[in-house]
Amino acid sequence: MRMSRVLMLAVSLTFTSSVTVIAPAAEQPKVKDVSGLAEVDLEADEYYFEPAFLRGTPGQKLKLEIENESNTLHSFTIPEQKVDMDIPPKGKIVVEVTFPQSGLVGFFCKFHSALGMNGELLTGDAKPQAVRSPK
Ligand SMILES: [Cu+2]
Repeated sequence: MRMSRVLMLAVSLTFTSSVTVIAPAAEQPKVKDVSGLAEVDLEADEYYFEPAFLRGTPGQKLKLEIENESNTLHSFTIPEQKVDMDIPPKGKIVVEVTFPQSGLVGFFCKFHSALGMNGELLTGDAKPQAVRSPK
């Protein structure tokens, strides 16, 4: 009798702690570490970039090879860096971006930003932010 009560307690504790561990991880967007890389592949589709969050070092220059997997015209746009390139359906572009000295800079598709087609270049330990509206 006493043994089974102890067992029940152990089971419920295990369950509670595993739930606690899993929940915060699911809320965090996935960030790809590209520190030290010169080039990385991105996918553009309806309606997202993958990966959408890239982590680099201050001032790092990175070539993005972006492939449009969809039949829809997308763009890759960073107003602060005067980058605004269309990505034709099933097409591919190469664009060079620069990580900020600190914090983050956002990029987006100018046609589908409102649908969540956004991403961020994060420097150092900057945390992903809720995506800003481009206007
Ligand atoms: Cu788009």
